[in-house]
Amino acid sequence: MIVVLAGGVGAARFLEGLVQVVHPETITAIVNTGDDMMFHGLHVSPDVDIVTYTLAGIVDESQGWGVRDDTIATLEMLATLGAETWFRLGDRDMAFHIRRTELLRAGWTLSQVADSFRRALGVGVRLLPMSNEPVATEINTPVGWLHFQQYLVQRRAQDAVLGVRFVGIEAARPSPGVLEALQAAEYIVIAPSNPVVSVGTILAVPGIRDAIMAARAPVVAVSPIVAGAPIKGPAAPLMRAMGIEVSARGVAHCYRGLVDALVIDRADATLAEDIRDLGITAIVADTIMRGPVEKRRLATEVLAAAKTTLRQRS
Ligand code: FO1
Repeated sequence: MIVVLAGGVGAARFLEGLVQVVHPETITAIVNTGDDMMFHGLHVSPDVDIVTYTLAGIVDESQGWGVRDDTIATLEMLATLGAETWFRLGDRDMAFHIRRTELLRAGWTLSQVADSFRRALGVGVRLLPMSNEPVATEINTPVGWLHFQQYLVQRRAQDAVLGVRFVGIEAARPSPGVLEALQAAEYIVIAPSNPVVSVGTILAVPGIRDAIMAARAPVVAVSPIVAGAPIKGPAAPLMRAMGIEVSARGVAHCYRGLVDALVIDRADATLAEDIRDLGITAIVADTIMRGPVEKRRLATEVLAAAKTTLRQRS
């Protein structure tokens, strides 16, 4: 069994490759929910949805989020009625949020909803939200604390980042199956997602980091930073704000003591030595996933790395 710690777009693309090389039913993804937010009274769970839509083959690939060929009639009418519509929810996408909210109100948990949705769409990968308790990733900026979506989407990541916090994290518990999956895993993979938010949020849920440390499986991470810049998203200002260098070496520092190996891009091959000095096996590969061939190749390389990596974290 392979357990993947997953954020949004990068993780979804990585999982698309992984399902080409192993049976989807043998994969469990633990997905970040710190980006979740209420819009128009509806619970939106962007990373869980991105992974679900991508694996179901219905994602809008150019954006990496939302449903392909979606329309925005509902959003346009909401705007007419005076609602804030900076978060672009498509009509088909909205169906998921309506149904999720309805089920949560009826007493379902986030994990039950995620499981029901992925099964309805024929997704074989088991998707576990990191926690069923609410956690909100917030960014401190000169205008105050902003929810991650306000920082990223509404204000286009333009504010200086002064800090990051995960509101609700102390009361959050890993969702059912998370700790068991980590314990039973043959390999644990940290997808190429934002190490500060996304993966950082998952690791902050009390019990998850310890479960990874205690697991018998080798832990392999894939760097989301290539040639000093993130492939997608606002990792750079967030890493800088946390005092982390925006490089594959910085990613290695983030995961020091937690991972046995880090897969870095060929463009960063010169950093391999420094990463090995941190006690992490550095594996050089092509990590940019343009199409199915590259996705499959990266998944194959990561699995090969996991098979040959010795457990050396402390
Ligand atoms: N990202 C944007 O940049 N603009 C949007 O309007 C937007 C809408 C949106 C709707 C549903 C959804 O599941 C994701 C959406 N995203 C949007 C992406 C999302 O904000 C981030 O990519 C993730 O939270 C990062 O992991």
